[in-house]
Amino acid sequence: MTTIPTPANVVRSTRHGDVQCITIDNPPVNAISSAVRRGLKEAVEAADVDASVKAILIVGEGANFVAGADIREFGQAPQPPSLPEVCNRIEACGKPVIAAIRGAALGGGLEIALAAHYRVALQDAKLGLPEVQLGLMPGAGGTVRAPRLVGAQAALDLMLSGRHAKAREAASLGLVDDLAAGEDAQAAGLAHASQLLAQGAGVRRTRDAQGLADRAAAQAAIDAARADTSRKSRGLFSPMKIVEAVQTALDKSFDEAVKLEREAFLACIDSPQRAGLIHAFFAEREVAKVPEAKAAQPRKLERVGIVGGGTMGAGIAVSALDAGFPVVMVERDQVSIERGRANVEKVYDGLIAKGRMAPDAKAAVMARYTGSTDYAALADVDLAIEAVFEDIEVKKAVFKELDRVCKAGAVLATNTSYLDIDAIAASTSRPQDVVGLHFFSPANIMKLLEIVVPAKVSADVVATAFALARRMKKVPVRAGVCDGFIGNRILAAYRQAADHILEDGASPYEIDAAVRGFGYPMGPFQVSDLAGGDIGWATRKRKAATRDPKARYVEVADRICERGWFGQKTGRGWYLYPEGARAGQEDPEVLAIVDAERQRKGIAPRKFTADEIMRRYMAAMVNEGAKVVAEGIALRPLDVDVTFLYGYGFPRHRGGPMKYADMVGLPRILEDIRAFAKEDPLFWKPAPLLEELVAQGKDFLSLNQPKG
Ligand code: 3H9
Repeated sequence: MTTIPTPANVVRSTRHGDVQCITIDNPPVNAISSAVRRGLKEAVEAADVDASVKAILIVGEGANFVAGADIREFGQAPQPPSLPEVCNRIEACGKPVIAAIRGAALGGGLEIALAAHYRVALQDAKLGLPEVQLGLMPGAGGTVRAPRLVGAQAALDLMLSGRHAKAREAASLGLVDDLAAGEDAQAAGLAHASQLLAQGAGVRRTRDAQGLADRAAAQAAIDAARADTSRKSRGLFSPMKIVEAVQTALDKSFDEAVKLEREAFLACIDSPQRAGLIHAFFAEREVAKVPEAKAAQPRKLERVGIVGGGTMGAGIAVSALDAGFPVVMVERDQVSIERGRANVEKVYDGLIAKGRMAPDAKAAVMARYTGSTDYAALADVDLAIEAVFEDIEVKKAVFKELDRVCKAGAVLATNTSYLDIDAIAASTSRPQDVVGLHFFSPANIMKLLEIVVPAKVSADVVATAFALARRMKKVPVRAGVCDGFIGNRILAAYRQAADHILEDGASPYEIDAAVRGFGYPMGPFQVSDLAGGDIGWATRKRKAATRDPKARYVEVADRICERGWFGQKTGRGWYLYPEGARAGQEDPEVLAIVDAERQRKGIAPRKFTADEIMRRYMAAMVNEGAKVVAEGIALRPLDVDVTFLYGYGFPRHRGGPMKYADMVGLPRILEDIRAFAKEDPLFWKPAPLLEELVAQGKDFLSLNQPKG
């Protein structure tokens, strides 16, 4: 239970000469809770009616102005006063109101600042209307005031991208009037207020600003945004609401537009996309809260070594270089050293070509990079990451070398994506130092880092892995040891479900289309073509010996791989890629192979709707997810969600597979699994945890650690 602080705690009002300073003090980020709204409105009203007050200053305590509405309160019964009311009251003041902004002025925080009459920003300020990232739109006058202040085009850009504008840009856009040095928002605000009073400046309401005066320009910006949004926003609800709100701001009176904005905002609040996106927001912050990171301090991390300079090793090297580490790469011979360096340089050359890196910056980064054929070069690294061929014997041999050369206390990490890390750890004399760091390809771009925790690892090594993730700006998820950890284990289950659907009658193209229709950027067969069909083939061969002979096994992918059709890199796979084209074309020969396999097994193909495809796909994902949680491979359902959001392209607005299951309702998911089990009881075995939760009327959310 969180107690709502009283207004007296969260909003302070103090007198400084002629200026009344109202300070919002609601740690950690001064989010606007109902208590803040109440306190702010009361303080503003009191200052407005006090004849001895000549100007009102609004600041945030600490490092931020205000990070927006308190997201935790969404979905609860709204408490008066509403934020639009508070903002309107601020704007209506009969004396100048100044907002002095340090750090974040986001969402409702920026809307408070927009309702003030003047704005001054410190150098570290970041201003934005990021509501769209939470499935929302500005709901306290932002869609009406921002276009009046900075014009429709700039306002739409801020609201549709959700990006943060830094102080200098905010000033050039006209979002703030002035920039101030230092870190003291109150001092900067008081100085600005004195200046305004000395100049005899009066109230200046944003509702009267002229940013929409050029109607034709505003309409053109809205039309362009509307076209762009309908092309890009793939089923998202709030972006078009934002565009229409700006249209309303242009067409209607200020008061009418604010009223209509509120209605549209409340429709966004009610949308399941808002629930999914806000779950994602909190889940990605919760994942780093793991027992080891709480119990232990990370070890010192200054130098990083990498073994293996293939695509993966090079991507990890780039991540480490970008995080500021010196990196030494060990390879078996000179040719491989050159190839490793070339792989690293290729990444930076690509950035330079796209204008994302200054050409002369590359040399400075590469000065921190060395290659060696001698393991002794790793003697003084604090962390060695193995990224060699996915074969347990090869990996064990590497770890024997690491054990021999690395200094005491060095963290020894493997980038395996499936193999038994307990066994790898056991091949060293220091299993307490061995951890899994499962990067995703391309490692310098993909945000997910599965931190795999073997039985004997010490807590400070796990804490070090989480600290590394923070420095590399990755999203870390703690995983236990099993075949495939969290992500690839669950992937194996729903990929099989997709193969069953394929063999039973749907084409790979129908399955991919259904999965894209759900919100994924690509379907599973497209992903296989992108990653290379040979990778999955190697895994299937590795697992062949341990496969349950009674389990259904679909051989279509093997038939395709046997022809050397590995996807994009070979010009064909599930799709055809004529002359290296990236977008695949449907291939009648693949359909013939699928048909031949059906005939061989005596399967009469049937039709699948997109809905049935997705019910099966998701049921397999959720069922395996429940097993992964019950076995402790994932700490909580939210760890599964974050794994899929950041590593597997799961549509963010659905919150992750476990959140999706909660929103659909666990009884329905279980009912589906039981119905599918009638055809194939071995594959569709309901997870006991799922059955338990349904029996108790609970959801996965109940297993996520309570907040606050
Ligand atoms: C809105 O404003 C709607 C209005 O238009 C209309 C209303 C009518 N509420 O990210 P951090 C927590 S929608 C509640 O780790 P950083 C966060 O969970 C809102 N809690 O720090 C974390 O908690 P914990 C629009 C919030 O320094 C702690 O604060 N605003 C909120 O890396 C620290 O956060 C946004 O979308 C919140 N609004 O980054 C801004 N914000 O410690 C969302 C944060 O328990 N916030 N928390 O894990 C951010 O982008 C970043 O938090 C910020 C700081 C840049 C501010």
